[in-house]
Amino acid sequence: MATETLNAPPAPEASAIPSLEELWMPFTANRAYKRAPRLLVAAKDMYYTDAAGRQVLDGTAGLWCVNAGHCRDEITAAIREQAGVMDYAPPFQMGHPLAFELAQHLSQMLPAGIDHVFFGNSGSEAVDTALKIALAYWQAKGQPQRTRLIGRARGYHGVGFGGMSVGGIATNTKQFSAQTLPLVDHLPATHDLAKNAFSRGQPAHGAEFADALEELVAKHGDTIAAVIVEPVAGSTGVLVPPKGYLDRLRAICDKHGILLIFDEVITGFGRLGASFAAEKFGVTPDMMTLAKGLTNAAVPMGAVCLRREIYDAVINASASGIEFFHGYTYSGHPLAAAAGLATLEIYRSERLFERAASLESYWADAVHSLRGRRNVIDCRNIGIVAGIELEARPGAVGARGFETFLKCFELGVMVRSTADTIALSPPLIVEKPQIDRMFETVADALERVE
Ligand code: PXG
Repeated sequence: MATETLNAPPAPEASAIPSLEELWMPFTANRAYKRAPRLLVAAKDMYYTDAAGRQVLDGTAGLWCVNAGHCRDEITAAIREQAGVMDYAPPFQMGHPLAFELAQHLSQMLPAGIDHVFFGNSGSEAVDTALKIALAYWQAKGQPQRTRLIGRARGYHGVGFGGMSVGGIATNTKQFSAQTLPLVDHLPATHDLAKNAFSRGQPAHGAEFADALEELVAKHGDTIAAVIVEPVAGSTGVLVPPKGYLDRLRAICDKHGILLIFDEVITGFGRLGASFAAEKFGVTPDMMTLAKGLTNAAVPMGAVCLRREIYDAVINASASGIEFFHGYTYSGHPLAAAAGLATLEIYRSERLFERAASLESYWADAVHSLRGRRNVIDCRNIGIVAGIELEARPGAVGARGFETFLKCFELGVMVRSTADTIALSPPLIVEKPQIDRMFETVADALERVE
């Protein structure tokens, strides 16, 4: 660990802590946080610096997004330069070169057949855009009855009304009087602890969960527009697709002419040791939603990537004028486009996706070394992602997971907790001793948390 300390950047002066009252924090226990805040003030490569000047090893790439490590000089320079050349350009009926350039570079990385790109500013916007494209596509194709959208239990697709509706998390809709889109249905989740606990990589059982789509087709006929799934569900606890599951979903969609959307907001850009989950699992969807790693999170950006046929159908459906009544003030923002181009160049020149693939087996060993530790009921891994599921305390679901997260932070490692699953997904520049330290710290925390 000595080398890690040496490599860490010097701590900046501890900043003065501002008033915490006015800010309403997202997806946060505001009252508890404000009683005992955890403030991050700087970041470089694999480390955050907190307000006390402590170095914290980043086991989560921020929020699954800083895939190339923090504050990369090339990205910082690109943003800085673009900010001085042109801060903003309107994207409606106007354009600027970097957005086109990024779309082109991105399309060269995408699975064969997916080669058109629509930009937004987040994963949530990408998802809502993809759902709207699906509906517009079926209108354009003369099948306007295809209006139903299918998501999956335990899916997370952001917080817009569309994403929330196809998402499968009750707590995310309950507070909003379940005002979800009306024509939505869900597949069952693929998680099967009884059969698949402690699987290394893809679990063996559960391809048949995809057959639930046949049942939905039997129920709804030809009214289904699209199915959206995360190839690996991230924020609901790292749920790895069973072997054969995604292939079967693809086959059923093909059989019934349904569009398949992969939400690759987390799984994209090397997280699984391949450019995208589509490549990793050998299954190509019709659309992909991206965000997070697209710009290394340095400037917010999201994207929908799609087959040319979908673009052509919508574009050619009207004789002239605006073809798609959708877009954002900041679609393809110059600073985001500059950050995106610099990020893709780092991924390419440092071969970070290959690097992730070469670490996968070491990573898997480290994840599964936690088997047998107190309260651990499952260890899951794929690419450079880990889920360590803990037994919930009776009557206090999530408490043990959250306390483990707090303890790890105290011990100098940032992990994520989602209910009672601890998730890790570090930047792809992670070194083996840092992987060791992450899992030693989780093991240590597990000993200390009741
Ligand atoms: N789709 C997926 C698959 C995501 O993981 C979104 C869409 C929404 O992206 P935006 O950029 O709108 O937040 C996400 C976001 C967690 C966690 O706890 C994960 C996300 C967001 C917040 C927390 O793991 N993913």
